[in-house]
Amino acid sequence: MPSPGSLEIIAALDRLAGALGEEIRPLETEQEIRAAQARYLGKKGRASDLMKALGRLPPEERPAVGEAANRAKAAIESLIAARLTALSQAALAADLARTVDVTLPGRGSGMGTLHPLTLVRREVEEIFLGLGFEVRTGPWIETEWHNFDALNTPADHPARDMQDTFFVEGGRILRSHTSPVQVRTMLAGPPPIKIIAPGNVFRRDDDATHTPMFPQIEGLYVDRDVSFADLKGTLLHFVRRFFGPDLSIRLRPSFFPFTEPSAEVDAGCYLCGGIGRRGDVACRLCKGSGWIEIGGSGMVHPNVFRAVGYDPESVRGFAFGMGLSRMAMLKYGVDDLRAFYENDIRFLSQFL
Ligand code: 2NM
Repeated sequence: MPSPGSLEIIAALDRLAGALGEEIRPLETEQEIRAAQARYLGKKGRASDLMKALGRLPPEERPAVGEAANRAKAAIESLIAARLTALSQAALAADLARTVDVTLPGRGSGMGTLHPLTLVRREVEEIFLGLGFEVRTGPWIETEWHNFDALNTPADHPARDMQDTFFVEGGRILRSHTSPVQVRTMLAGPPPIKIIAPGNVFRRDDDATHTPMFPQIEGLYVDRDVSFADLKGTLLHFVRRFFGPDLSIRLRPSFFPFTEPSAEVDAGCYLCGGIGRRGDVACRLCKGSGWIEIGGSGMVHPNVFRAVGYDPESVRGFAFGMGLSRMAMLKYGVDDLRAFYENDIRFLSQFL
């Protein structure tokens, strides 16, 4: 004969499902229904509370209580499942019943714009394409030979120091200029060669005016009879197309290992028209000088021709290089170089 204890527990277990059913009827979310389930079947739930008394019952009464517990558990689970199914069917029905106006315009995702450095690169490319130059590119990871030795830059040159150039695995480096593209182009075939090489280059600099990666564009024209006058004419044409039709250029003697003679290239300041003054005050862009430095240039050094197997007695060429971010800063009046690399949409969307 079962003791009153076990009969009470069995009766209480059999009432659980009914109580749960009342509790979840008004609930509207899966989260609330799951919480109710936990109040009944969870570790600290009502079913567990009832089962705590099981250990104190005589062994022969325990199976009946166990059966009642399984009954309660199954009933509760099926109530929960039924309520959840009803809920999702109601949500689906509401969704299907909604009137959708398929004639409304879509929300769209915004057009996006080209990066200012891309715009400037394309504009520079167009100008040189118009002069008969081809656009060439090459690898960012280079051999020291293509980046330095072939360019008359010896092993003890400071540019080849770990402080100035990124060395990567396998004895290679990140190119410090796009000149290895010119070297590869000359190695691949005989003159005439008339190319520009736009692309990213890498140097160990990082401050307000230098980023460790920056885009460059270099040019090379090699043929039997290319002169310094051709270089001047080409640069003048470029400056007038890019900055303004009335500007001049100025070449200042300089040194690069790969050119001789070499020159820094200045363009007349487009802001003050090369005057150096705007009204009574010194021009802020050129600091009153009337000139802005835009790059370097020169006649290709005979040792560069020897390195690529050209006869320096029978070919001549000019080369030049410019920083694209500097061109973009000048053209768009941007005063901090880092703005180009921070991907702030408020800055980037101003260039359409
Ligand atoms: C510059 C300045 C002067 C240059 C030289 C060559 C090559 F491959 F022909 F030797 N490519 N680019 C050069 C010359 C680049 O950048 C400031």
